[in-house]
Amino acid sequence: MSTDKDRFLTIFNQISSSLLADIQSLPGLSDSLKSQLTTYYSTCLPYTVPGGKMTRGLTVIKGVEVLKSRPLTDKEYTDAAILGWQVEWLQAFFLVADDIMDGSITRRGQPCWYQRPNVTQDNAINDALILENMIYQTLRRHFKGHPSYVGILELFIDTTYRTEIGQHIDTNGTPYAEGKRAPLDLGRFTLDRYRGCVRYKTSYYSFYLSCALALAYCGYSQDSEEGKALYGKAEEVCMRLGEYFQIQDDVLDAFAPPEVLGKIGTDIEDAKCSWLVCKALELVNEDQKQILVDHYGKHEEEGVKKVKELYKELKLEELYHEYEEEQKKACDELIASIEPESFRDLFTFLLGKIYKRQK
Ligand code: GPP
Ligand code: MG
Ligand code: MG
Ligand code: MG
Repeated sequence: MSTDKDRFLTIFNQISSSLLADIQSLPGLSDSLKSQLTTYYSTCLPYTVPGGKMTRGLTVIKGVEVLKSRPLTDKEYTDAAILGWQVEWLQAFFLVADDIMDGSITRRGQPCWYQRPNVTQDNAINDALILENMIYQTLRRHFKGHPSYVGILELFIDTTYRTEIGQHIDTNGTPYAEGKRAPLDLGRFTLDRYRGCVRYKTSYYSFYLSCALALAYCGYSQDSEEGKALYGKAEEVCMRLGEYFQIQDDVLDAFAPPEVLGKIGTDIEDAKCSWLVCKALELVNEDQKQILVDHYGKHEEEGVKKVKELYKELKLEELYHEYEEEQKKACDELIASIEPESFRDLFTFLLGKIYKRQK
């Protein structure tokens, strides 16, 4: 099966061996320094890149298969898997950085990379940058002569930029005065802000990028009439799937058991513009609102508990289940409108991966 994880993982090993060999061939460094670097990154890469659900990477393979409407040749599989891994590398770069920004403790069932005993926060910031650069090393190695090389590069560059814009909004990044953050302003947490934030921080890199890479690899240009329609439809569906996925992420942050989710939620402590707080603010009375004023955005266990109790009192989980069923229906309808019909399978695959997910 094209979405076989073991087969996909063998390509990870090949890519990371080449990257480690690149370190060995850096000019002007002693053998002992190169050996230290190789040892460090031969731990960093398997720790930070694989180990997730790998849906983003596998989606590229699925996309190429759907667009070709036949099983892939070995060369096509390898190319699609290499592209898929670059999306996973991009995700590794984002997650290493995101965990520092969010002050998170665990990721994928283990300590976040910056929390590892032999990794400092300074190391981890630089490692995030190195992980990003590795994407371009690998793309050059494998696709420099490919007709879609520039299109593929542009997809990574544009997606990275968009995600960083989203992350700026997510971290409440714009300071109010003299570089200081003003006291929490609950008025900021609107669904309008939420939608903008999520479109940028999540939907482009988690959904659209993989689909667009499959289109680019198969020779569809955004400049042709046919290409424009396909990329446009992919974007429309991916924005919807991405918002639904991030709303799930926010609900799981508060309510999923960390041992299942693989990460410990931090959204309440970090004063995130989470779907839960936006919905809560639409429903609260004055007393309930005071709970948010007093406890949202504080690193206090008891306060976090009170906020979660308020969410329960407001029946936000139930509201979320209703939302999920509505989304499932709306996504099914949207997918049914995609032409050509064979392209629909890609989005059905994605929807199948997220509907009722527990992690
Ligand atoms: C998900 O937010 C968004 C990202 C991981 C993008 C990060 C972008 C950067 C430019 C660093 P999240 O914080 O809700 O994810 P999680 O819950 O997995 O920590
Ligand atoms: Mg985070
Ligand atoms: Mg974050
Ligand atoms: Mg989250």
